[in-house]
Amino acid sequence: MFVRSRRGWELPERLAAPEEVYWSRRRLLRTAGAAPLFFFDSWLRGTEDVGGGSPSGPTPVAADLYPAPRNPRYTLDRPLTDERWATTYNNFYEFGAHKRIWKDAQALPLKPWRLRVDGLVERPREWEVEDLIRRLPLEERLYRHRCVEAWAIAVPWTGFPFRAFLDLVQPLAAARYVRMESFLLPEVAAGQRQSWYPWPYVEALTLEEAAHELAFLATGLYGKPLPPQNGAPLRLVVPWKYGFKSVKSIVRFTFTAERPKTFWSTVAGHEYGFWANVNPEVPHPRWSQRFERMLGGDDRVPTQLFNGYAASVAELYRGLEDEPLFM
Ligand SMILES: Nc1nc2c(c(=O)[nH]1)N[C@H]1C(S)=C(S)[C@@H](COP(=O)(O)O)O[C@H]1N2
Ligand SMILES: [Mo]
Repeated sequence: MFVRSRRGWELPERLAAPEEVYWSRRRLLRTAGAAPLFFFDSWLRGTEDVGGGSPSGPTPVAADLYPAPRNPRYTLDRPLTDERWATTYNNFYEFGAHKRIWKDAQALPLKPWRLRVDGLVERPREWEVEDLIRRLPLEERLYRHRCVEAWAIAVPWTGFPFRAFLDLVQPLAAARYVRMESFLLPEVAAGQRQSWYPWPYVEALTLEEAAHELAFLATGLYGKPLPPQNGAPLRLVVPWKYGFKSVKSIVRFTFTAERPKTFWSTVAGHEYGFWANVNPEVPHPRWSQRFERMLGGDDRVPTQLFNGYAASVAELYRGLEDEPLFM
């Protein structure tokens, strides 16, 4: 995420490349001096970080439920991203404002994981997340994922439709939004000790969006329980929106009448809005959104309206044309 920051080592706007690899490369060049070029290549590809020396992670939640049957309705027009890439190149600001958080994220404790459901809902209550997961029918879906920074992946999520969760908790008629909050554990997550961010991470959807058949609550990835770096034990997946909407490691769902304030709109509201629907024609204030880079290869592919899901989601936004739907 390119957020304007007070720290001097970050890029001036005029140099902003569409993703953070560029920052890392600069930082590395500055510190590593005359190291041979092939080293930079393998470093940028992430190979140095994969394989040996992996820290052991937390015990996964409900591992016996995987793999779940694939729902054939959700297919892709592109190859799946290599699992190593999707699980070692991540945005998870709780663990740092860079992509190499996967090792640090192994410290996230997953048991117990209390999940609170409150606000305008028929049945406010608290769950142990494993009990909720065991109660809902898991399925696998192949989805695209498009980060606002212009990188993309295509992955098999396991989880359940958001709709099934709504049916279980029953929002009241007055509820118009669902607010989702991530954990707050600064002793575990170093990024949360950086006080300039408005922790915890919060995202929100309208209830119409949450009830849409594509809105998904993921518990697994590549036929296994979600690794912590991808948002274990439970994360949102809304594939027609920029990736920052898909909040990881949720601890609380609150149903509200008013539109909740979200993490990124608080940090930089002129760049990251509430709707954040993917649109190649609407540039980010500091870079174009016309193309995206598929992780794990050199493929640069054209970005599609609503990330390729327009036929199914465009109707959600009819009558809302005056809203900033694409930022
Ligand atoms: N709690 C939390 N959720 C988050 C983020 C984050 O920093 N914290 N980053 C978001 C962004 S910008 C993206 S692109 C996706 C990345 O998901 P992935 O690492 O599984 O690919 O998670 C989103 N969910
Ligand atoms: Mo993102």
